[in-house]
Amino acid sequence: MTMAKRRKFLALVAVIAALALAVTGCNGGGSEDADNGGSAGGDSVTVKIGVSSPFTGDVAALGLGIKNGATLAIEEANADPELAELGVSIEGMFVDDAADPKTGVQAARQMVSDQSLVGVVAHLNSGVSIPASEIYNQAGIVQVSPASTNPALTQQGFANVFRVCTIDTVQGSFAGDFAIDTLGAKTVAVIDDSTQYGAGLADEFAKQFEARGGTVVAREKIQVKDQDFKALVTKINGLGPDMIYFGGMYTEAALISKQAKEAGLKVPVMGGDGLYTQQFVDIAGAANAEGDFATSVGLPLSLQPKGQEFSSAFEGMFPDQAIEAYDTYAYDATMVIVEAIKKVAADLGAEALTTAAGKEAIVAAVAETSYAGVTGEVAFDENGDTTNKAITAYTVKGGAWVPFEE
Ligand code: ABU
Repeated sequence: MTMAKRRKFLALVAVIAALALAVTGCNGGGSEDADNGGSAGGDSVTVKIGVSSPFTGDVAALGLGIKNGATLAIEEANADPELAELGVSIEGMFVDDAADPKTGVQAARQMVSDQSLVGVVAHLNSGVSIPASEIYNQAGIVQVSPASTNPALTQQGFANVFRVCTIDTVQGSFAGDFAIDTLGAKTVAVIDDSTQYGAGLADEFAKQFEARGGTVVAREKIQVKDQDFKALVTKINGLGPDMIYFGGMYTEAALISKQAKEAGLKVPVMGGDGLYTQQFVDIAGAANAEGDFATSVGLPLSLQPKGQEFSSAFEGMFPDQAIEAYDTYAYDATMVIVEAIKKVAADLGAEALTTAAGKEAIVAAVAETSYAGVTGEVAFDENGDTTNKAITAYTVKGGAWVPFEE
């Protein structure tokens, strides 16, 4: 059965189950429970999964994609008769972190203050995920990041922190090898956006590029929201590198690509997963972006084990929106939490989910995840990092990112 058909089937089953529960009086009407913060009545409990990423600002394309992927997963989970039989329903709690560490910490505080919160799918930016993880840790809430790739996130000794995307030591060294082996680059100008993600990824790239015999002719830093890179690209042009590597997100990367090409520096710009969105091409201009490169975590959507099914279901729910880099990862991150909710509800009862013991059991269940996700098999190592270390290289061809083929 396809994912779209399965969704329709599950929705029908859920309606029948809900009607049956209403007739037998087991569903109790879902009144707000002040003690546990969830809607509880009889055997039915509503728990919340928080979803926080940038819904506004310069990286909102990727952040809203995370929101979409999680929304789809929550809808499908609520149509799952197994969850209904366990007396659980799930509500999404969506909070904009604006890609800003302070706003992200506020978002984390807001979410954990709701006692019905049992897990979060958060955040996009490593520089937000890392400080916010302290809040989730103190509250005993499981955090599964769909997209934060800086290694430090899972090196803090927090048992509640996980991610379904691989890390920048993997991505950066892959990119360094790709630049040497596939692009044949001998010299590179390396720029980063001074964030934990951007600086960390650029360092990993430069380390591998040099280890493989390449030369870094310039190591520059910009700030997020900078817009004028003319002096920077003019300086780099004078050094004549074979390529530019940028650690950062798509808006600044696209402006660097555009202004470099306009200044006559017609070499490829390459970056990481923060560039992998059509927005990069649109901001740079298709002609400027043509031949640029990005790496991103995992497999291309068409090669993800359930990518086609996800695409059909996504199109049904968001007919006017494109699937962004992290939508399937947000979907899988959400489903990992849903699976843990089901396990704990089965073991301890639905009423336990919003208790401290229930939340602790959810963390333990996520650590033991073995889930056949859209992106592939989802499991975590001892740090909470995904065991899926796939990276794919993309290039802009004909005005769109496509998987790179030699
Ligand atoms: N990994 C891309 C999203 C940016 C970050 O990790 O900060």
